Formats: sequence, C-alpha cells, structure tokens
Amino acid sequence: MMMRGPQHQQDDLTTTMPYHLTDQLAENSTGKGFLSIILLLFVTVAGSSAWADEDTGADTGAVPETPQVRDAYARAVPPGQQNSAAFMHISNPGHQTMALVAAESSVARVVELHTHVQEDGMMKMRRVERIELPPATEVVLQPGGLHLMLIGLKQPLAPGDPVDLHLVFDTGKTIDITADTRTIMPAQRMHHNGQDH
Ligand SMILES: [Cu+2]
Repeated sequence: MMMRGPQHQQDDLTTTMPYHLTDQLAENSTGKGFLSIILLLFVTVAGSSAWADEDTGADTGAVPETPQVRDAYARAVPPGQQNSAAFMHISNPGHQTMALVAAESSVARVVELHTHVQEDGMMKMRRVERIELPPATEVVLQPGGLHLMLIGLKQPLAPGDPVDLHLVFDTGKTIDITADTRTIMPAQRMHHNGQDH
C-alpha cells in the first residue's frame, strides 16, 4: 500500500479504503501512516471545495447587502408626552431576506419594533421581534402600520427636531440615520391605550 505511487492513492481512497481501513489499523503500524494520508486528502478536498463555494458566493454577492433607508420621520408630540413613533422606508437591495431586529435613539429610553393588528374591531399595537425585509423589496413603516416605538422620551419632539436612530439588522449590519420630526395628522384615528401612533 505505502509503496505505490501517488497516482494510485486516489483509487485506494475511493475504492478500497472503506473496507480495509479498520483491518489496516488493527493489524499494523503502517495503518496510521495510511490514515494520515487519507485524512490529509480529506482536508485537501474539503479545503478546495470550501474555496469553490466561497468563490461562487462572492460572484452572486456583487450587489451590496446594505439596506437602504429613506424618508425617515418621527411624530411630533407635545411636551410631557411619554412616547412617540418613527417611520421610514427600508429597502433590501440584496438577494436574501434580512430583518430589522433592534433600534436605539438618544431621544428615548427604549425603542421597540411595533406593528398594528386589528383586534375586536380595534387597531392595537403589538411589539414584534423583527421586521422582515424580503430581497428587492421596500418595506414601509407608517402610521397605522409598522413603526419604531420611541418609549420614555427624554425630550419634547417639536416639528423640525432631529431624531437620531441606530438601526440593527440580523446580518450584523447597523445603520445610523437622522429622522425629521413632523406633525402627523392621523388620517383615521387609531386608539391604543389612549395614544395615537
Ligand atoms: Cu407603537
């Protein structure tokens, strides 16, 4: 076995190895050498296929996977109001679904991801773990729908005030944006715990 030329090792690997490997190991010390060669071959093969996969991935990943945010704005609220909300358009130019999973802002103690659901004939807010962003799609966060809930405001939000937002995506990507505070007249009044969002 060990005396054969290198050109025969591939044949041994594919045809005889599974049947003779255990016998070789049990019988003599050359089995260890044989095993080392087999392992080396496996490592080499595994390594080269991993490279191939990586190259393929790089080819299809030419489009930037960074989500794009536009038209970000926050709802102006009178002084003393505890909470507000922020809205925006988020698009995913990539090939794979990603998700917004967290957000922070210096103007609020906590920022949560919220949606609205119809329940017992009323629109109610629900916290969600993530906002899915399908590939090549723009998801709209808007009054009455998905929004970022600004909880525990540290300052009043008057029209024109900038609201910084730190967005965290499940890909590990983060984006820092500045939303513009606007007066938002509710097209339809939606009450949830006495507040509009
Ligand atoms: Cu909310």
